[in-house]
Amino acid sequence: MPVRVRSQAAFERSSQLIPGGVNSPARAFGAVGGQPLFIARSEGPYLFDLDGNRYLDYIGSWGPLILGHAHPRVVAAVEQAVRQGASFGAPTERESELADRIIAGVPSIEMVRMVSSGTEATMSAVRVARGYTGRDVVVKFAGCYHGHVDCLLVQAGSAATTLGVPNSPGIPKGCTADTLSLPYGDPQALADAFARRGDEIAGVILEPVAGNMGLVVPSAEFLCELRRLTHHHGSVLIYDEVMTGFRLAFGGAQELLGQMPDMTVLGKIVGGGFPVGAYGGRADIMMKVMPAGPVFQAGTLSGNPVAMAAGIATLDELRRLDPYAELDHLGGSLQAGLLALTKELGVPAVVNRCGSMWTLFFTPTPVTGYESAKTADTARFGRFFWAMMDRGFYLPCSQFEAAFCSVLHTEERIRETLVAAREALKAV
Ligand code: HOZ
Repeated sequence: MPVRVRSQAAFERSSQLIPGGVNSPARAFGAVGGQPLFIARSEGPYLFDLDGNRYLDYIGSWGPLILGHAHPRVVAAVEQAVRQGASFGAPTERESELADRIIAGVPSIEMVRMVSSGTEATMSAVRVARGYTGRDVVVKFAGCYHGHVDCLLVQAGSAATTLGVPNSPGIPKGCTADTLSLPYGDPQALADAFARRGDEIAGVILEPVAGNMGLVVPSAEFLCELRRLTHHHGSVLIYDEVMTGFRLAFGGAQELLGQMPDMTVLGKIVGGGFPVGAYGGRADIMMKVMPAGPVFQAGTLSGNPVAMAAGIATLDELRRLDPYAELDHLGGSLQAGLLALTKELGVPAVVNRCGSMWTLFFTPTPVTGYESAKTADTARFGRFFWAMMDRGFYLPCSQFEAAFCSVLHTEERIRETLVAAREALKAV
């Protein structure tokens, strides 16, 4: 059993100073019991905690670190940028360099605006959709999470579900009065909603492959119906690709699935581990954004030069490596291995996966949406989590999150993971 005394002391201290001891609830270990590890440093696919324990990292900062930690080219780009100045509050060429790469890579994006987080990006995209259409209603799906935007914290996944508050207090009724939450992946519910309120719907926002209720891949029928209905009713279709952008393919889920939204929200990988979000889409929609158009949106640190440098270096390395087939292969090995183990050991479980994103759900029920995700045995998940942690494997601390492989999760490391998973599954 690894010693974790320094992490424990650090958590005791932070709990006196920061609510719950963490700066984002997804990091607290509330749902799995125990206390979070405090991280001292990282290297390639590994994290090292304050006590010097090493973990193979299957979170990668919740998605951004597809190249692994402290990638030398990203580090060099950041070092060079920060020497030139951390922030200017004025335009730099780096913003266009990153915008160029995003527009070239993501099929549906013709223009893009940089912000500093995924939350800011989804909030802004919804505002632009409303400003563009002159309508108020926004449709979201149960179990999807789009950051902590007031109007979208309705049946929200991720930590909101993990910690039992899918609808947060502190949000006035008025903020969610124009939010319609529908079951994820259900084409009939969608058709009914559009039949009732189609001409009021400004936009529909969704994770085209969901990662925030654990990993769930919707049917092609659902995505096609969504595109057809939004097009027919003049509503803006917004893909939240904060997790899936540059992850499932260079052009994200939309490239993989062959679907074109009107707007796309990005974050995580696009900032190479630095605080970056972005939203983009059709030029006629994006030209509504101030100062080109009337929809206000702003930010002191938007397009921050150091963060832009990290994003550019990350995307360039992904272009050079083109790792997506290999990532899919590694994800496939892990999925097949975990499924075989659960079968052999008689553990009721399903393993959902898309490319390098995956979730092991402790339920016999196929997981196709929020309700089926919630059938999972979260107590058993907690025991599995700790059994893996004690063997040096760092998984998301919630059943309702996706895990991520990086380009450094080699076949050998997947094999080591499966050896540990066999013992962990026996123990739970
Ligand atoms: N979007 C992340 C989980 N799905 C949240 C990470 C965090 O809040 O720290």
